Amino acid sequence: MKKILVTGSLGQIGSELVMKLRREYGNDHIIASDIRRLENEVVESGPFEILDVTDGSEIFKLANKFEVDTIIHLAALLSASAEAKPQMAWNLNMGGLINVLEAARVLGLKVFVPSSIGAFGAETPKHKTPQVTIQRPSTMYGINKVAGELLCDYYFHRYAVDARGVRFPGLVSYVAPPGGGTTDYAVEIFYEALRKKRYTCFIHQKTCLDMMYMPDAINAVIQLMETDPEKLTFRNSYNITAMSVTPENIANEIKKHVPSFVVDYQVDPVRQSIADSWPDSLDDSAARQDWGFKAEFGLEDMTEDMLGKINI
Ligand code: AKB
Repeated sequence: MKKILVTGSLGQIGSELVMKLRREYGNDHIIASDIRRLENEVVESGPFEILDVTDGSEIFKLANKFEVDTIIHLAALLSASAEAKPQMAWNLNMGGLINVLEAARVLGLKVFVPSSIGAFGAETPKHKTPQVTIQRPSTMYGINKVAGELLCDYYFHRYAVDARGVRFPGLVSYVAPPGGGTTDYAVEIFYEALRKKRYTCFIHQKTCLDMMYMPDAINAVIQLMETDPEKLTFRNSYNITAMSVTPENIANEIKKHVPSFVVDYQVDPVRQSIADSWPDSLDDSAARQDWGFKAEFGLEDMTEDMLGKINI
């Protein structure tokens, strides 16, 4: 990887991924882009461009201007926002992706495309969800993710585009907040534990979902992108996970550090039904075998690190 264009750079993943890539490959080698500009280190530490991924010609322009060899495509609407605005989600999530894949096809670029546990649905086996299984999601976000996975597979087989991806679980981080996701509670709970010692969770206390701490997610992207293409069995997306936890598990772990922390539950029916349609735990053995994926952080280490790093 020498020159990388990152879309959606100011989001939860992009804010940390861009900085790590710049440390590894040099500031000028990572072209950050987003639909908006913020005053922060992503914008200030290297090239930054305004980019609306629904405009394919803009992607071509930037890829040519900076002579990139890779696109890491993060710009997308998350699950709860996509349920609120399904047509907009389709336009952004699918329109953006096909534009990126077209640029990759014509210019011969490598592409990273994130999928999600949202690509599964109520008929998918819930425990140790296999790499290859039933994918019939009931949400617009899930439909976008499955279609996106298939599109990556198509561009790989039909046009030899070097497309790669992972199915991210809920991501926990302290640099940039997630926005509009079903798993946002797993981030908010840490902030509220420190700010107010109290949190009202919108997901039921016993709902179990896969989660991952951001440093593991960032390492996974870089490791996958650096893997010899011959080793990759799957071009749609790899299951990856670090822990399988309920809101109650997270709250109990936080209480070890903040004993007066109190959590109550007011379930939001829309986000709860999305969460209920997702797996309890993923089987990530294909990622381990093919490219050596291994998460470093479990619930204990993640909780300690989050509480130590959050600035309130
Ligand atoms: C969301 O909740 O929408 C995302 C995801 C699991 O894809 N965090």
